[in-house]
Amino acid sequence: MSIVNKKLETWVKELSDWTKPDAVHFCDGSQAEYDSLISRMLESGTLHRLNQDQFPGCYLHRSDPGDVARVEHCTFICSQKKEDAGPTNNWMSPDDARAKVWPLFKDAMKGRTMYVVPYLMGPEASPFSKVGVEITDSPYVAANMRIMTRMGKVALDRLGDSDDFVRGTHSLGDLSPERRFILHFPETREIWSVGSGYGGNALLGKKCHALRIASVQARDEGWLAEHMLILAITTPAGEKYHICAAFPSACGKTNLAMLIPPASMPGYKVETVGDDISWLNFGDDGRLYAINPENGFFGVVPGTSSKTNPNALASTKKNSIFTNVAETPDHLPWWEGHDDPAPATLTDWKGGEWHPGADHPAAHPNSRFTAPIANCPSASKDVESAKGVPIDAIVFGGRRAKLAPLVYESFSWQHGTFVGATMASETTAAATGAVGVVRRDPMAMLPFCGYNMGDYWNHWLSIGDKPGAKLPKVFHVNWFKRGADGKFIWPGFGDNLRVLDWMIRRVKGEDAAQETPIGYVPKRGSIAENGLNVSAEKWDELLKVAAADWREELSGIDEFFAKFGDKLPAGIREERDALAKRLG
Ligand code: O2Y
Ligand code: MN
Repeated sequence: MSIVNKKLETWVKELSDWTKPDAVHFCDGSQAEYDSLISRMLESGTLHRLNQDQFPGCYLHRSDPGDVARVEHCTFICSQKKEDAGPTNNWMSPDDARAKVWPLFKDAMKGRTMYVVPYLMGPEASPFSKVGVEITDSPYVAANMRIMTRMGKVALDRLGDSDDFVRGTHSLGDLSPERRFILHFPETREIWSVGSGYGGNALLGKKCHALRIASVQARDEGWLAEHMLILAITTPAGEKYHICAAFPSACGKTNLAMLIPPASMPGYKVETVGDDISWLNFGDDGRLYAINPENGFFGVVPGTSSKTNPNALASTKKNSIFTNVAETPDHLPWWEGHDDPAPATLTDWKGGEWHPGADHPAAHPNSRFTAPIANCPSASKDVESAKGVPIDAIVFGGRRAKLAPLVYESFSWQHGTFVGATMASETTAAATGAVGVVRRDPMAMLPFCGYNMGDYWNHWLSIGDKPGAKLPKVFHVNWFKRGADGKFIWPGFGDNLRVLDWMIRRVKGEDAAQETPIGYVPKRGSIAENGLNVSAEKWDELLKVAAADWREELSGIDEFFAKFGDKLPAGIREERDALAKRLG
């Protein structure tokens, strides 16, 4: 493919001179190119063909066993000033970062092909979409980028001869964890990733560009880049509402984005616009409109079944890449939580023989599917909308066994920003071994905010100050309250629609809430109960606001806020003091 962008050509030349690939391939994003990438990977053993009768166009990749997840301790924000990275990010000065990591790229692509991957984050026709170019020596990354983004010609056409693109440099290096770095240079809109070929570390369009770099662009340009799903709900009356929701990783974002209404709530329709990232811009009418910058899902596989998420399951049935799942003798993908029981013999995620009862899972707990959004039965046609969808409600959530009620509504945008800033989740045994440890994760952006979180909250507050802004209501949910027996009280999954339905009725102005110190909580009986088996005592527990517990929470919040010193915005401090006063 011939490239007309001189800045891009110069950069590619500089990188190929340094990394010394055997060949340079400019990706056009065509099907023929994807097919040839797949063929090369099948030949080299990087991919394995799955059962093409049942999973046409689907393949299995086994990553290096030491390279199976995002690595936050190797992830740095390389801003000129340390305070611009803030207390929640690792920081390295750009000079130190370049001195330390540039040598790791020297000759790193010898014996490999360099792929130049131009990509567009966001719909082709959207003025809010942004161009990036990832240079990588991994064909697996190039193939995944084609599923996750609009890749190739479409991005180059948008770029024209402009210099306005995010530059991502990626090399597998030697895959050594000691020489693994994921660096972000927010001032120059650059990303450098070396030493990992996995997911969020290597598919640079996703977390690195669409969140860490984009959050800085959003601050500078007056919009929001958020770790939020986007869904549409059509009510039985035919009215359509849109919701963005932010939950920490492993709190069910993909499941909520693909929710199937329960049989006892006929006439509702839920459509998926995005499952992970949302870019929100103001429309001419003062409302916030969301686009999903991605074009695919990089979803966690274990636990996905026809009970938990039939839409996710259906999304993986064709033209998808599975990473680190197990494989049956019939070349079907298998994982813990699959509909079918494990067969007597499997090949596990590392390629070894596995039998039920083994001392380790067959699929890696962070095994993933990369699937096009277009495969998803609940995908909305608005995935391609140029202006995005108008947002009626923003939802924050966390996993709290006792503290937070099932749902509450904030008093204002400023209070909603405080609610997002104080989001937290309790760890589960599966995640860390330490159960119930509270982890603060403001707006679910802790690992993804490309600048000082104090400045980020200030930016949220400034969105609320925009003249003529007609802002969405802000809610908080907790699907994970546990009863005295230790069991979850709320059924979750499709029944979460009952809570979304309550939010919609609040957006419409229904008198369905009562004021508490933390916000508006549903009046008893105001959440649709038909067909639901929740006792009166359980409703009490679900909607309870215990002032003593919240006073204790406030001391945890104070401890967290103290890290930000004078970067803590006055509006957030005001909300903290107002909450303390309401709690008495
Ligand atoms: O482990 C990874 O590299 C993937 S992490 C991820 C993938 C898809 C959506 N969200 C996340 C996340 O960690 O938030
Ligand atoms: Mn995510």
